Amino acid sequence: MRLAPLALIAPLALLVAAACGSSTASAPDAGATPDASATPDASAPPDATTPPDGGAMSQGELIFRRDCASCHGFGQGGARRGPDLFGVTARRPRMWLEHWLDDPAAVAAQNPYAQQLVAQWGGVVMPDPGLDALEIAAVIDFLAARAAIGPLPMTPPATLSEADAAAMRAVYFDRCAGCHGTLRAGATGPSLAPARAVELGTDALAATIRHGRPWGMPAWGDEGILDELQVTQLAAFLQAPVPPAPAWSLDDARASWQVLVPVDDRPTAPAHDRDWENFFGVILRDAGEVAIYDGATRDELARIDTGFASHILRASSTGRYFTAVGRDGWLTLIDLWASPPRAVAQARGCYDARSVEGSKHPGYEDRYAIEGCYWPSQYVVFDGLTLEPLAVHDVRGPAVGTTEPVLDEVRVAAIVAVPGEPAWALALKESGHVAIVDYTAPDLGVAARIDAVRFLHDGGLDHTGRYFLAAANAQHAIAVIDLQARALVTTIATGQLPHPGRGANWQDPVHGWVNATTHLGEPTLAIYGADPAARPDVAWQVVREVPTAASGSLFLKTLPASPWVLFDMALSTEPTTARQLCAFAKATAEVHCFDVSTTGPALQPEFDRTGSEVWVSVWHEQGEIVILDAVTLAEKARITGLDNPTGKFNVWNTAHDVY
Ligand code: DHE
Repeated sequence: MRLAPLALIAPLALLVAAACGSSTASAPDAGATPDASATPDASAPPDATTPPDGGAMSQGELIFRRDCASCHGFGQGGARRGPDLFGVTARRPRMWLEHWLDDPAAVAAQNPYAQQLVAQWGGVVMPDPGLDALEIAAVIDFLAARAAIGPLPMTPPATLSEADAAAMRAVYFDRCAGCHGTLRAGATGPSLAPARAVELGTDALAATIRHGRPWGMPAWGDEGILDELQVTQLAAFLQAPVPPAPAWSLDDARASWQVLVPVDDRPTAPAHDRDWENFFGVILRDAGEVAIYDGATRDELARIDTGFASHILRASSTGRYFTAVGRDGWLTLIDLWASPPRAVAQARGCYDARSVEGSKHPGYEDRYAIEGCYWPSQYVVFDGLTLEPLAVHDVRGPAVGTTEPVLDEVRVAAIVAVPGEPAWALALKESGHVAIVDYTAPDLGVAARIDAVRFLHDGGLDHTGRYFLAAANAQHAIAVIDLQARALVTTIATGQLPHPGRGANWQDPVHGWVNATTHLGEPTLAIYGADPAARPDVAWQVVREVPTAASGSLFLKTLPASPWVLFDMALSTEPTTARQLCAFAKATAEVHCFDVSTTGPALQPEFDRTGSEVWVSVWHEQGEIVILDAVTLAEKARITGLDNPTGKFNVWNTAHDVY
């Protein structure tokens, strides 16, 4: 199957709302197609005597199960993303079906029936299945022949040995849990709870794992990350009960804790004459390492082991230390005054984590660090200089606006140090709260829970530091939290799956101070007013909706003085656009995109301290950092031979929340 053409990505994203976190019960079934006949009730158990074994299956059935079943059922019932195809060959002329399967976008552009169908399915044009004429004929022959027999039996899940189940548990944890949740209740990605997984069935699950989705679900099979056996085993694992997930206590965290260089043995002044506030830490995700670069000379100064699938770095308040967080929950404290920079302490606060931040309030500089866990549902406070674990607090509770029941899984997503207060603000994903943690009393637990909106993910501060702007990406909105008033101000509907990273703050020539996000699910840069004091007329309203080249954008960045807002399209399903970076001109509101890579996606622009350069990752096993002039955007240099570089963090900008 070919990947979805670019033009289809935006409309396809409209289905995400139905898919994310809900049962998709509102999706219409086959009977709702314009001239549909009734779909038979196929609640009968799968016919295990006709399993899809290659020899007995026609080519058309093979294609249907392998590719089409991701979105379409055939009389089995249950909510799907596309219409049920039982009886479709009676409803539509063969020639229409041939054209549709050959080029859905072209048919949708001119055929009124196709347009009606697309409108009925939430504006979604089916992705081009990439079939040749013979394959199209085989699929239509199969659909016609099978309709005469009855609903298509679901493929039974593969039988998993204990070892297979353990292996799939690890695959799920590594690849799926980040979006779908450890307990599979869904958040950024849809629920994969066993009841829903059984309803979808093996074919639908395997086809989705194999081919992915255009708005962020990776094509694990097509990309060669999972082989065909793993794809079918993972589909079976999802249909089985969720295995219990273990706890990680303060004692566990303390047992993991290691001080590699005691505080007294560390330098009392920088042991080198480099501009350490302009160092970059680069995550080498798959190597589980962080590389430290001198931002002025581009010299690589150190490589440091930082745990499985390292995720991000945050600079301590003074900038002297970086703390790395791995997806395995390990924190690594890196001393940038050492020559060369080195790890000075490590500790593990959880099994699975994505966020870390330091204490920044005057009097508390570098004193504490906090880790936000994905599993278990907790945060951990550490001593900032030694990483000694000091306190573990469970964040589970009911979702916003409800009192019961307490959610089994509440993940800690983005964390910001609250300006002007000795506190952190934590985005609680599943419950939809922003938790305020007072670090003058780490033992006391959450000081306040601000009701926001469910499925909070990433975000950052506005230009004053008073507001925390957090993406509720499955709700297609940015939540505006007033950290002083400790209250939700509003939510801004920006588009499908906003993903701002930390966001970007600048002065728009017409609308004053603004903040912005790009989107995973649609090709739009949404810019909203962010100055309620001076510009209440446009505060928290979208003031510009700028079309971009593709959806799949992960990060945007600017500096106040930069003429540009730069953003990637790293998860675009179109490889050529994924390799580009785009620049929004603040003065003219025009966007232009340009190539930065010939291999992997271009990811996460990051400015240097002086604002004269921008560093961009080429996310590939033979990856690179491409260094651009921050004004002309001309390429200045490349650092090559890096294993999957992802996030880059400039000390000054990260320590001072400049974005
Ligand atoms: Fe991230 C930030 C979670 C996948 C690179 N990512 C964040 C934050 C969260 C998060 C909660 C905000 C942290 C903060 O500010 O305190 N990321 C998740 C996921 O749950 C998700 C979607 C799936 C998963 O299983 O992890 C995910 N992230 C990715 C990637 O695939 C990326 C591109 C590369 C990688 O690490 O595998 C990636 N995430 C990043 C980066 C940031 C980030 C570079 C920080 C951006 C910044 O400029 O500050």
